[in-house]
Amino acid sequence: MVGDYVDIEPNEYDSGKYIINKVLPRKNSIPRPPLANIDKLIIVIAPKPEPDLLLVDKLIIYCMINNIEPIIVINKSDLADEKFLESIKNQYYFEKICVVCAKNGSGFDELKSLISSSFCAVCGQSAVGKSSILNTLIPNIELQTQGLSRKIDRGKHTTRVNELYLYEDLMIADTPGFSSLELDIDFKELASFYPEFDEFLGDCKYLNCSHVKEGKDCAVVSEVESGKINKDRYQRYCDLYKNLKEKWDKKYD
Ligand SMILES: Nc1nc2c(ncn2[C@@H]2O[C@H](COP(=O)(O)OP(=O)(O)O)[C@@H](O)[C@H]2O)c(=O)[nH]1
Ligand SMILES: [Mg+2]
Ligand SMILES: [Zn+2]
Repeated sequence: MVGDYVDIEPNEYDSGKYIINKVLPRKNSIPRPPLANIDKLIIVIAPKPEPDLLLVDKLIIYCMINNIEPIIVINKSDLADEKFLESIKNQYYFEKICVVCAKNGSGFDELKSLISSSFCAVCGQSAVGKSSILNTLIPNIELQTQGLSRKIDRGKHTTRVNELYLYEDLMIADTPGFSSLELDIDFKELASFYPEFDEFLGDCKYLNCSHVKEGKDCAVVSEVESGKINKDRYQRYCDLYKNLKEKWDKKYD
């Protein structure tokens, strides 16, 4: 897989070539796109197109499951107002957030320092500026951005294999098709993936509280009402919980 560390030796029958003896143990691996040993996932959002924050929530959970550090990159800062930036920072205060503009290059020194010497993958909705960010980070790759026709762009994506870009101390995989995600987790575990719930989880009246019902019995609901837990994140938690539970019920009915 792209990202594997391997044991190699020179091929005595074919000079200049090597034989892989062994694939070394993986820290993690993901199937789509197939990548191994990812250290950091760069989750790109932008003020336009309107962010799919449920996707961001799911990607963060995916990172937690797979031992990957997420970094939220807000691109198109030239189009972002204070309110937008504040809202994202409030919702994801527990993650690293970096604000950049691929159009004018601002914020890239900080982004580089966050990702240098780590194996990274870039993901996010279509048109948030993933290719533009890679073009800014890695000289001479000249990926197509969406100035060109959508159809051509998509055609390219499907035929292209996973690519790994190396430049100075950057190692970045382009990840076509990582713009939607089905989580395969038990709905009963979902709350454990919300760091902002952690300090309240022991305070619900009932041991197996799902934290999705209104009422005074749930400490999470109380903290949403008091404003300590972000309301939008909480609402998406409820949606995701119901979605996972439905899937579970279908599977075991
Ligand atoms: N205003 C503005 N537009 C940007 C910025 N970065 C990318 N874009 C534009 O957003 C569109 C989508 O960018 P692209 O890199 O193709 O997005 P991708 O689909 O995520 O790879 C293109 O028209 C880019 O020119 C930015 O920082 N500011
Ligand atoms: Mg692209
Ligand atoms: Zn509760």
